Amino acid sequence: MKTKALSKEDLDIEAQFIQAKIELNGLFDGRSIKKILLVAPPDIDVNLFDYDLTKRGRSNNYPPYGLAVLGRHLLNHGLEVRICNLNHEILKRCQQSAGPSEFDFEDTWESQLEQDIGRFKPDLIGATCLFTVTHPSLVRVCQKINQIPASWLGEKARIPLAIGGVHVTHDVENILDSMPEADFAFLNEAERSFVHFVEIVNQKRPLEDLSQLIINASKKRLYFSSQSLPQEEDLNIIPAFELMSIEENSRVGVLGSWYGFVGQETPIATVLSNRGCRAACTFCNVRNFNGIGVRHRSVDSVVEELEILKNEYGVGHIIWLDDDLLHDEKRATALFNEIVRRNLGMTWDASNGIIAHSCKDEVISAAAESGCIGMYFGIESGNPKILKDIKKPGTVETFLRAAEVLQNYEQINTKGFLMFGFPGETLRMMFETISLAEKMNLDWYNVAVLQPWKATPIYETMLEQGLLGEEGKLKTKDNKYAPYNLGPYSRQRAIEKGVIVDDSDYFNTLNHLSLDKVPSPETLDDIWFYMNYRINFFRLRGESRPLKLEQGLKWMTYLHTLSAPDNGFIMYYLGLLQYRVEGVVDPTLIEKLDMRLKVSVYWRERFDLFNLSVDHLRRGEFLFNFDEERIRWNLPEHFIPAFK
Ligand code: B12
Ligand code: SF4
Repeated sequence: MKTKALSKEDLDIEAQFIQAKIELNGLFDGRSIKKILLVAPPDIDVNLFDYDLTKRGRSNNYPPYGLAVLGRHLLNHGLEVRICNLNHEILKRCQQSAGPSEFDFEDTWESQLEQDIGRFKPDLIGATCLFTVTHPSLVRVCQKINQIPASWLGEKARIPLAIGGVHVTHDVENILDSMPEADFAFLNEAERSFVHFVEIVNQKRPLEDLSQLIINASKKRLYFSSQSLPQEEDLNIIPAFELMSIEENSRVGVLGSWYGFVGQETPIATVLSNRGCRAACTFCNVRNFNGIGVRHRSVDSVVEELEILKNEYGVGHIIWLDDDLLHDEKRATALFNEIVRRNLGMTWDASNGIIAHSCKDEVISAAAESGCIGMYFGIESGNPKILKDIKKPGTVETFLRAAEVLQNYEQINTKGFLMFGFPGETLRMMFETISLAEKMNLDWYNVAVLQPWKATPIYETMLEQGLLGEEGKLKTKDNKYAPYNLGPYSRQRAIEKGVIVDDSDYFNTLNHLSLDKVPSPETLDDIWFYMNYRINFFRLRGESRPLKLEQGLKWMTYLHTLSAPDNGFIMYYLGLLQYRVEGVVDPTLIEKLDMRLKVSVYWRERFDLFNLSVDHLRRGEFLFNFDEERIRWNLPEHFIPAFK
């Protein structure tokens, strides 16, 4: 018989499999895998951890949904599985502590991890990492796992360690460089490839089925890039909620942007109904991770999950994890109608952006009927060229049409994602974003300075253009790097603490910026501050709809009590909303604001700049004329907001 000659590539592949066999034998030493521990690291490491914020209950506490999905697949294949959620443990113990001296961040998660490993005695550990911000924390967890003795596996044995998740997928080479302790890195959606891997080690599958995997062998990494992505039947499973304390999550931390509307007493959970997104925005990682297009779960399977969450865990509110919840408008309408038909009595929100194009009357009406209380919309910019450049699935007209539909459903609190600082974006273009936001009149906007993530098209372009420096941060003139990866209120706090230097000659700085030039990265913080004040806080003066005022009051109360208790704008506008809704401002709030202004030069300056005073709260008179302010600060016309 004539055999085909093997090419160099074939030989390399064959050599890889031979090497893989050697590596697996070395790590598992003929043992089969029966028990798997899945670990969610703390969201952030000790350097970013904020004791006061966590003690107040404001830290994020999302259940590790991806691990629960993997968990179900492993259980279905007869394996024993546990989930060790270190983020949750940190939050829980911090809440129980009497004060900062009673709480040790490192000791809390390390001892929990040691205890879970010691009790369960796993044959394999899998750690997840969704966000880049979690990277340092993942490194620490992997180092710790490596140090824990595993006598049940034999003398001198260590527990083989796999990592996976969105962040791992997008920067895998660097991650493995920083984590020699990780033996295996799984890429993309890994429910099939991970189960196959276990079966291969257990000699129930041929080695050739290794997929979406890098073996971090000490001499040379081995790459198995063939794909075994989850199929429809794999998506229609219910995550292993029994391995997590779902009902506890919202008690010790927050989940989603409508937490303040739902209340601590209502357990909140997350649910994924679709994978992927129809669009391919240049700043987004989703297409790289989930592939092209959207794959749906069956409506039945999703609603069954909701029923389980409600009946077995008492969940009263859910947050969709979907990137494109309304992708198929008919399916989405059928899903919402089925929720109504089964009389689930739950509320829900879409904390990830809804695509405005799908925001049509029929589907939004069904959403409202089925318990929707909040929706985020991905808008990003009000400038048509920027929208085109970033491949946003929407135009200014689409956004305005969507906003028109939403005005008919006041019970849905609406928020928009806005971004600025795109390459070539001038100040005039940024003002177009402000103007679109004011026209759309959504209830709140999350304004962010562009943070280019690795493995996104915009990252590559900006790298080529020399705009990025260390860790992908924007370069400033003096070659320092602007710290853009802070959320809005951390940014505010960083400015107050002097971590980010802020220009006190505020309006003068803005006034001297040319409308047709791209502002330097140093001025983006000032622009952010102005934009955020104008479209979020100042806008509230023009709001008169009772339902929207009530929603505003809930949101501002949440921001004041949990997010940023010392923020002067939040206190002032909380007072304004209390006055409009309840007819009176809480005297303790007035006292608190008075005290804040006495001790903080920063807030005194800001109040003076924006012509705000604690006396407005005392007298219930919220007088303000932006036009006068414009003349006072010699500002051009475009500084006049739509709401006066
Ligand atoms: C839901 C979501 C959120 C939610 C909740 C997240 C949570 N903790 O549950 C919220 C709203 C809080 C959020 C916030 C943010 N998000 Co977000 N988010 C998502 C989203 C849409 C879905 C994630 C998800 O739950 N998927 C479903 C589960 C089933 O998938 P999975 O966890 O990936 O698990 C699978 C695989 O990864 C793998 N796997 C996972 N772990 C492991 C472990 C092992 C051992 C193995 C083998 C396999 C494996 O197997 C699982 C099954 O296939 C993703 C986009 C996406 N499609 O991934 C963006 C995404 C992760 N977010 C992103 C961003 C930018 C953010 C924010 C920074 C936005 C902002 N500017 O504020 C913040 C960051 C918050 C923070 N902590 O700092 C980026 C990530 C960028 C990055 N590299 O960090 C993404 C990719 C979207 C994007 N725009 O590009 N987000
Ligand atoms: S619409 Fe949202 S999820 Fe889809 S590609 Fe754009 S940013 Fe990503």
